[in-house]
Amino acid sequence: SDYSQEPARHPALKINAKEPFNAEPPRAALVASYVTPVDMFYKRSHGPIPIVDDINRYRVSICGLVEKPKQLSMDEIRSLPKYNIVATLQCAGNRRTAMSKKKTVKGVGWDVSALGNAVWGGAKLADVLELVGIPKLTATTPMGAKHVEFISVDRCKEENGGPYKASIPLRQATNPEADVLLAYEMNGEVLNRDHGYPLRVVVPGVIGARSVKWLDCIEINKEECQGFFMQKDYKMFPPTVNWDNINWSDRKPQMDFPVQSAICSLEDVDIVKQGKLTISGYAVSGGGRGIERVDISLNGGKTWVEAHRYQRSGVPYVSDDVNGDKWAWVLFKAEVDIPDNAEIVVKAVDSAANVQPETVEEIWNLRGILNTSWHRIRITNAL
Ligand code: MTE
Ligand code: MO
Repeated sequence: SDYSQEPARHPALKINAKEPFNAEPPRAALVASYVTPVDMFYKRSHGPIPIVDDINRYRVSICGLVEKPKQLSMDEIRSLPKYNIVATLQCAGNRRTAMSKKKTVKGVGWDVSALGNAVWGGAKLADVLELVGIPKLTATTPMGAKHVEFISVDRCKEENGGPYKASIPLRQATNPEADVLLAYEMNGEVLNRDHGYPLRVVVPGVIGARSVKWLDCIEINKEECQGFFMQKDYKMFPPTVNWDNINWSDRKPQMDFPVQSAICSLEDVDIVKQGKLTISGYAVSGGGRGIERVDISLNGGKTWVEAHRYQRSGVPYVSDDVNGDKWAWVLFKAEVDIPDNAEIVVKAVDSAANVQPETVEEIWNLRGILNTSWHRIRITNAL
């Protein structure tokens, strides 16, 4: 693998793996703005960042079980109606390091910043699929297709040197309300190389792994994608499953992510002066379930107060409609009086009243995905 032509990155990013490049911003950078700046957005790759240097020759092909396969240029994709969707992208491995502290798990370590909130600009996949004769709201085609597979330009070792790939159900792909995008813009700028230039999929509300970057082909298939990241990774197992008794075919590929929150204004173990303290962080849920409430405890979860949440207002490129936040995080804030040796805890509740699990033990899994346990901060007081 050739890592000699990687793009420049912001020096403040914390690098969790160098080759392939995996990095997250410092916690405080996440709560600095509702829309995460591109250079502070976590970067998750499985191989060298591909170079698409001749944009005029770039095509995305749509093939598989379609009567008229098509090759679309960027101009053709740009000529479709353009949507700007605010969506939080979260890696299933977010907060893996904390899960590994209980008992070692396999995978790149991440603190609490393997997510970001962006304004994604592009065409809706539902509109693109109409161009090859698949109508909106199709679950199965007459040819028996049920899945839409995304195949990338990049190459990774997990696929034995083949491209990264993933799929989503056709029902979701053809549902305009699912807001699945072929995005060519991020925060109003041309998508950069790290995030999938020239074109990536954004599947809102679903773990980041399904939002395939550097898109090469869209394949319409009977079966879900048989690639590594769908079949041998990113599946949720119970705590009893270990590397000796694992049976990958027992479980479905993880799609929606569950309700999540974390404090970003403090490190896990921190020293603060007694007195007033502002606690801030993010809360987000998958599947289009927005956040209903964020609770804060100063005593390890015995008693709780409700945090104030601050939603977006006046985000450029996006109208302030009611559903505007269903794919996006909320940032929260709480002004508290810090007692001696506090254990500060946060948990969020989503619009379906789902709550985060209390401990990491109950959701521990060998791949270390979806650590959504209550986020705890241990405070010692500075004199
Ligand atoms: N797409 C390709 N082609 N190659 C990849 O390695 N990583 C996936 C997904 N799409 C990946 C990919 C994973 S696991 C995540 S979490 C997101 O991209 C990360 O997107 P980002 O780097 O834009 O934050
Ligand atoms: Mo990921």
